[in-house]
Amino acid sequence: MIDSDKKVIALCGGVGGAKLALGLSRVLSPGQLTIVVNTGDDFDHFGLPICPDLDTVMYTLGGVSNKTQGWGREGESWHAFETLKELGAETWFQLGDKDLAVHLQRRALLDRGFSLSAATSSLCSHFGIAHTVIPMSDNRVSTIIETAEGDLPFQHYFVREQCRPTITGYRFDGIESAAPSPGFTRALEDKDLAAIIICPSNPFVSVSPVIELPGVRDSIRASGVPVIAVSPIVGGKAIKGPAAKMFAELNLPVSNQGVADFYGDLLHTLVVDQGDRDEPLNTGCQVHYCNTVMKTLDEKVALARECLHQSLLFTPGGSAKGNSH
Ligand code: FO1
Repeated sequence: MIDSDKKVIALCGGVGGAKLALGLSRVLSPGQLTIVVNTGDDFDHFGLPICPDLDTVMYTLGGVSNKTQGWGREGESWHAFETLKELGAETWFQLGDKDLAVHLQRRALLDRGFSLSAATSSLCSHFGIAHTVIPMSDNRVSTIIETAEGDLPFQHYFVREQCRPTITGYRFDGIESAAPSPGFTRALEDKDLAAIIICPSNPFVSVSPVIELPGVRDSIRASGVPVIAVSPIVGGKAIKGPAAKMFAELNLPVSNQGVADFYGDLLHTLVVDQGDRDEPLNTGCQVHYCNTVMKTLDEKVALARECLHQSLLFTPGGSAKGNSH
């Protein structure tokens, strides 16, 4: 097992990322684990700051997430949303009453001068979350999906258009002038950092915004710690969301090979579902096969352990010891 004084950073997006973050939170103490969450999906709606991936991680670690839907809360009521409908308001983005309260309070905190990190910390404390959940940046970074029909803010593409338009490209507006959040920078520079886990989130729109932040790639390399990514593609399909469709439309192989090629030399190990063991895969990194489909809490914890074990196979210099094929 990983020493109790060793630290781990988990980079994650929405639903898939939140599952592994939950598994890691069951294995690592609050002082050991920093969960860095994508904020490229964020947008203002009805004047409220919506942070879907931060909220999905917060609801998941807080034990209140809607398990079937993946996002939003369990036991929601929709009185405000139904009334919005009666008022002829935009209702393509569903907002439950409890979820709305989170957006209202985040708005209030930000208006009082809280950074997004501080607002997130305050909200997470009220969900009884002891582990550190932080936004990748306190600056606005907006994922824009470029399509044949024009540019779409992420939620318009993902929810309003239900990922129908063909993607021709994507970009992260504001990323050039954004900085990693203070907690993210601190975690990357921590001398006890022992592993970076890239959760099975969409590599393009959930993981890239985090690693493309100015200085992050260099800090990851300079840390010399093992970077372990869990492939979000299983059997040529994404477990959830548009990742597979995006790979195909961006003319990348919809496979673990496509994921390995995308992450390139950033990775020390790619964790691939055991069902894909016979798939041809040529990577410059180690490949570890295990169950990566997380339906139960035990499976989330087991995958967390697998990833942490992979990180222990590496000497500080980053060279692999032993063959984990
Ligand atoms: N996803 C949907 O497909 N439809 C929705 O109406 C919707 C509402 C919503 C509200 C709050 C929230 O935090 C997430 C919500 N999501 C919805 C999911 C969200 O679009 C995705 O979870 C992320 O942006 C992608 O990971």
